[in-house]
Amino acid sequence: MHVVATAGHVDHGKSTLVRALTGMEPDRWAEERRRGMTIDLGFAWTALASGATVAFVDVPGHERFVPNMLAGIGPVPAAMIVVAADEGWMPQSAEHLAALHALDVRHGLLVVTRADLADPAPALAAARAEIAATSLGAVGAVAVSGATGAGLGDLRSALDRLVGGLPAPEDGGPVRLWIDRSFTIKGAGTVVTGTLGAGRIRTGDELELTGVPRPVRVRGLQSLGAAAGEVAAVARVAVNLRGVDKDAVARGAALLTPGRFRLTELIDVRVHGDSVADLPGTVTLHTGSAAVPVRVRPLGADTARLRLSRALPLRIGDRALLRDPGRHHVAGGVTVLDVAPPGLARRGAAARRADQLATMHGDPDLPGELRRRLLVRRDDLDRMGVPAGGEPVAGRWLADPAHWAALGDRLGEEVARHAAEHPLEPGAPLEALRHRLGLPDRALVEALVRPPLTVRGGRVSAGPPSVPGELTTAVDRAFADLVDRPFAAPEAYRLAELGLGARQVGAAVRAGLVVQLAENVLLPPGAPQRAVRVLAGLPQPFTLSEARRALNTSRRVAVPLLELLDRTGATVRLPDDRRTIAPPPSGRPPDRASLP
Ligand SMILES: Nc1nc2c(ncn2[C@@H]2O[C@H](COP(=O)(O)OP(=O)(O)O)[C@@H](O)[C@H]2O)c(=O)[nH]1
Ligand SMILES: [Mg+2]
Repeated sequence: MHVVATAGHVDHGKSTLVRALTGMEPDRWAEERRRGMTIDLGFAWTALASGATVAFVDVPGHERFVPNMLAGIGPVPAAMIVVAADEGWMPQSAEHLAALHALDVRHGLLVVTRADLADPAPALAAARAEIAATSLGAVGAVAVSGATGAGLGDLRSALDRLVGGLPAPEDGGPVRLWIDRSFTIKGAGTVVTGTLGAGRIRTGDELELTGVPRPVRVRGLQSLGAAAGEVAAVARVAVNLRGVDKDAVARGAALLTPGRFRLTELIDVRVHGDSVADLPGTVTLHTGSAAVPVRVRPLGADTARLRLSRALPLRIGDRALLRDPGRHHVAGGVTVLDVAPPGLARRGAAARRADQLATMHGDPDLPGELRRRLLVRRDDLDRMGVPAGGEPVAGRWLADPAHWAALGDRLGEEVARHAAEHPLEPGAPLEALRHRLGLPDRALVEALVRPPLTVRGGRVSAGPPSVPGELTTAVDRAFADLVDRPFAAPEAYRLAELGLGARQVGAAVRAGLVVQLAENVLLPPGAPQRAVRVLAGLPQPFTLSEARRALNTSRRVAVPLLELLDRTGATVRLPDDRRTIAPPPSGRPPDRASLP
């Protein structure tokens, strides 16, 4: 199926032509038929000689109903521009053409009708010249009469040529169905209609509906008046939604493939048309079937930031139109350059942003997006309309390569700085590093760790712990008075005098400067192994006192030392509390902890 919108001044014969081509009544409302004037969008369809089906979105021509006209042409890729031979080019001929041009519609057909009332040649020549200067370019043209039927055969052939030249729809793409009508049917509930420009909808699908927090379910589908299990783009489609209140949905809402769009209230755009400086502070943005007032903040000569009064599911590269409703003036088309633009609070930010926007064109540009955003989640980019290839650096995160390399360097610096500021800690905590580097996710910090950096126990360090000189000196001094008593531990007060608190002791243990038997009970490294050799020289088994005397130490040391030797299997404690040195391992070594 192909969808073509009508365009043209009021009373020039658009609806008459649609009626003549399809045999269907595009003016749906009693009021429209009474007044003989289209007010809202009409829908009708016909099969052409080629077998192609063309569905018409018939739009109102009256200047009061231009917003309805824009809702109809917004999602439609082609237009049939109708001009009356007896009236020629008129104000809404011009405004409708300006709208098609602003939306960058590339495919069209000129029909000069009411040819029974006047020579169509002058109107045809004038309209052709106007159209040639727009995005539509050179279009096919026919002269007809909706009243007599003259030329309708040529018109059908011209329509066949028009739809034959339309680009193939992206039927694998995500669905964004801009709703142009919603109503209720007794027993079925809420029904919405729209022109499906890309993707496909199936009965049973779960979709997002803008303005509705929970996903909605497709209960039934119709296209061209017949029920369907599936409808693929391009198509006119009616969707029966389960569990949606009719008041929750209106023209301008959209049905969306879940997770593929983000609603945005702030966009940066390029304006094609009037100079940005001449735009009024508030204009209406028309895109799809939506129309929302926006506040304009000019940035560059042809770029601006728009604050939308209602969030819309927009993507980079979308086309929209700005209209000044007071002046009935299409101010220009816009190309969406960014749907998640950066803040402009800092001094000079607006000028820098203008420079940046000058280089952007609304094409999906992964390297450019990474360069500007530095770090971004894949799904977020996809929601913005940038299909994200590329390898994530961690989880779903994509990074600009230069930024990532710089972050790696900064991580090394931050780890070194943390080590200098906290010499006793075994590395910098991941969370602290995440904060210092301004990263949104701790997984990114871990992904940045490269040799010689290592991550262990939630901390990043540069290789084995380095021992600060003061710590070595303090430990040396603690043991200096005890050189002739190798199993004596410095007293607690002496450790305190030397500044060896719990943190310093922990660092000294990790650095292998001391062996800790209990709080404030420290021996030089290797002391437990040497104690085993001394105790092996005693008559076996031996008591705690005999061990204490042999080691020339105090109970404060002997008790935890022997307990350590028991635990590691170097000694065996007998039921009478005496101990023996364990027999040397026969064959297999004992499966026990080793001595520190
Ligand atoms: N004589 C003549 N009248 C026409 C022709 N086409 C439309 N009309 C009349 O022009 C008026 C406006 O037509 P309509 O299709 O409603 O115009 P629209 O506003 O563009 O949809 C109606 O009274 C039609 O009967 C035509 O080809 N010849
Ligand atoms: Mg009409």
